[in-house]
Amino acid sequence: MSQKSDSQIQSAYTLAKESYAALGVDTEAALLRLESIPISLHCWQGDDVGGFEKRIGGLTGGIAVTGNYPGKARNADELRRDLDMAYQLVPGKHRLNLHAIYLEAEGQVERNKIEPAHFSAWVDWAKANGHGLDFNPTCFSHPLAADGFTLSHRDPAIRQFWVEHCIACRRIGAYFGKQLGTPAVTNIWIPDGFKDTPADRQTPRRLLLESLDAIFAEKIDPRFNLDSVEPKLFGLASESYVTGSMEFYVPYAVERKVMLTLDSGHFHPTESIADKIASLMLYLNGLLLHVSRGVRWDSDHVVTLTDDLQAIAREAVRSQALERIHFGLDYFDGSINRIAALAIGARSTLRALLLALLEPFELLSDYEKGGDYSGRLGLQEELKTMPFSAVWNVYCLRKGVPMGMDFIGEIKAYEQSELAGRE
Ligand code: RNT
Ligand code: ZN
Repeated sequence: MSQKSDSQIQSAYTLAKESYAALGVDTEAALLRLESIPISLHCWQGDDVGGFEKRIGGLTGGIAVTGNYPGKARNADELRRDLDMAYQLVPGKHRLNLHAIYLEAEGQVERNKIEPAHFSAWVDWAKANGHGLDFNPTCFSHPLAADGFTLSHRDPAIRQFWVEHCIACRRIGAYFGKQLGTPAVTNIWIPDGFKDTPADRQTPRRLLLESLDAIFAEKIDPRFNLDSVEPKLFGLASESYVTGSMEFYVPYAVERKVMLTLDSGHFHPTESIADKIASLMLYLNGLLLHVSRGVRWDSDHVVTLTDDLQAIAREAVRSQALERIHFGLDYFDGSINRIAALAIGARSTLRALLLALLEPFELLSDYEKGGDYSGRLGLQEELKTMPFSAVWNVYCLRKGVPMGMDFIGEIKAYEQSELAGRE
């Protein structure tokens, strides 16, 4: 970026700062808060949820990646290089979200036997680059998940296998937390459900309750690991019934004091997780947001700056509980450059957060308290065309990350120098 453009960015920012100040908004304070919010980038966007287990068999569990864009990471070193590239395009310090199948081991290790040692290279890399790590048991893409049930399986031996896997994962999460000095969020999502109308809706849920209690029986210091559970309304092949529904997990999370994960693609298409945050934060210890974008269904498109994303960020900021809300990305698109997919989703999420932090909440609340709903609506509309991008650009400038379309140029260069050589 040339000096001239830098000074243009500065002067645009000075004007924007004044416009926001006129509404009682301190742009510098907003940028300081933005800096303190890490986004957990999901490793699985880098290789279409493949992972590095030495196992043949594709992605199962009712989630799907489409597209065959060249240059997918084939091993952990390539994935780490790709991630390094993505982080360079995202202002601020951010985390990495790992799945259990991203282990590095000599031979094939059964999922109930995975250990911290299998993730030590990830920890070294995270330390060297200042990333926190989060974690996920992988309860899909496995023969013992082939019939669509894991922790709520009727066969106690199969349930036990997945219980052991989840216990192993919590310990790995704690290892991340201890090594890196920041707690890992270990999030449990299971695909369990029925394609067609069930006869017995309760038994699988009772079994899931028992499995979860067994998984969480071991107390782990929250300075190292935080547990979360992720509900869903339906999935591919679980259209009629999902064991781990919202009604199942919300009371569970409140009663057992674990976190809840809200994935933006997991509900009815017109139902936004934004609307749920204010209520849930009155009860929950913590919330993990799986920021995704469903197009007509839970399609896991790359996150963009949609109304829904903006509403989610606003509600998170307004909740006055930002420190208990964790942000993670969750989508998979193999039809475009996977690093671009990561960078675009992370940048969009940060932009939504910045927009939310620039909201004149007090002013809006004053209109509301005074019963002036026309004033409230008028201001909400005015806010949509405030000079937000000037604040975003100055943030990118200060953090030394590309502005505007420059980041796509960097991705293209990396495509030539690194991805082109991959079969
Ligand atoms: C699936 C859930 C879950 C997964 C990841 C890969 O619907 O959203 O979070 O996307 O675990
Ligand atoms: Zn999710």
